[in-house]
Amino acid sequence: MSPVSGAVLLPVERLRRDFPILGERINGHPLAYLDSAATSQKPQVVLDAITDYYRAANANVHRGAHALAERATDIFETARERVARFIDADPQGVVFVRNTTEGINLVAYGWAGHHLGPGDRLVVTEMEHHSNFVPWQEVRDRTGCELAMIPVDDDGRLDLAAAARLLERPTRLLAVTHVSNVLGTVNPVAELVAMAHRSGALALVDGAQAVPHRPVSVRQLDADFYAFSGHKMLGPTGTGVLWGRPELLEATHPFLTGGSMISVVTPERTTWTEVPHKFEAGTPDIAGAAGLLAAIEYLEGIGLAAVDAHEAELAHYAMEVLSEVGDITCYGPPVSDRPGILSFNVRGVHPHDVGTILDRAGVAVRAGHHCCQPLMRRLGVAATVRASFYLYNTRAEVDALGAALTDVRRIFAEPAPPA
Ligand code: 7TS
Repeated sequence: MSPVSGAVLLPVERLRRDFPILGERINGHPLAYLDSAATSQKPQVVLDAITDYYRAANANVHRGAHALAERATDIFETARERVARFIDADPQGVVFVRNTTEGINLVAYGWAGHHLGPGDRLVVTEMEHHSNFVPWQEVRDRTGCELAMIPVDDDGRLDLAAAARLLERPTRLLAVTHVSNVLGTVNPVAELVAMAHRSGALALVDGAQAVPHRPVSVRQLDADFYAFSGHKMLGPTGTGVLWGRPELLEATHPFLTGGSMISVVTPERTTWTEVPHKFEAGTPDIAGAAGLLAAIEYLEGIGLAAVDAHEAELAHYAMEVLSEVGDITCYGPPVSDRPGILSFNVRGVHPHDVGTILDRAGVAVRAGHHCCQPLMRRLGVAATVRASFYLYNTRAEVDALGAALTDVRRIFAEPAPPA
């Protein structure tokens, strides 16, 4: 997971031309989009794949004996196969959902809600996005199971000794993020999964900030469930994936029922069709799958190791730029072992004010709690500013961030105007 040293640098200027939105001007400045952890921008090939689908293949999938239905089904199922290959998994375990949140809820409602009860326990971590925290609180409240939390240490890493202690006791499920969306911490997921398995637990990994940026093999991680979002990896909004071991998906109840997910329906009872289709009730986002397929082909053409190395280099540079600005507190582990996510605060300035001033200079960052309120409490702050990088970002954009932050300091250093 560490950046590949000596990797060939990306031809960023050429890649940028593939993303029409990057030519936008914002408030009179060139756009510096540093918010890809929220959602990525989309290359023209993804936009084309969506319109081509509607122009030449639009029909419902898995239904109708006509040529267009076959084309649509072929695109949809090819997308499933390519997703599976992308994360080194079997297509039978790939369920199309709307986003990471829906994937995790599917496991929370469909598996945990049916298999856990009083006396069982779930373990999560203090750095989870609310999407991998609130569903487990709900499971706790509905089933009466216990919910424990692995703490984060002062460097923004998981306390592995505490994790080992928590997982010494029998546990049913560990839910952990692969990469923190606030701190950029890359968790030792294979080690945590092994700990979970020794305690008899299944392991669900939230891969929302990992799959877009670095090679991931669910097989090597030995995870049981793995969720991520297509829209953070150059794909369309409304696309996401839950991968699960097929035998566990068999034991998971469908979250939604209705059309396309049944085997036989009688007035008395209904049986489900096979995995993964039993989780895809109703007409799916076929155009979204076409776009996601194009996004994966685009990323494979570049190579994720190179993407990872490029982001790590930018994060390193950004850290230097931020330290030159001064009066900035950064959160998370040393930059040497983290990818392109940087959270920070400017002393004495509210993060939302920082975000607004940066936006005036065309620099798009996120300011807020980043859907991680338990982690904010641990850090002792209400919110942070977050810059996040992807394959299309440049050093010039980091310079624009630095210049705008210098403006922030200047503006807030000025004496207040007389009342
Ligand atoms: N898990 C992690 C680690 C995330 O970063 C996010 C989204 C989610 C789950 C939820 O993904 P969704 O596609 O279901 O929304 N994170 C962010 C963020 O950091 N800023 O905006 C969304």
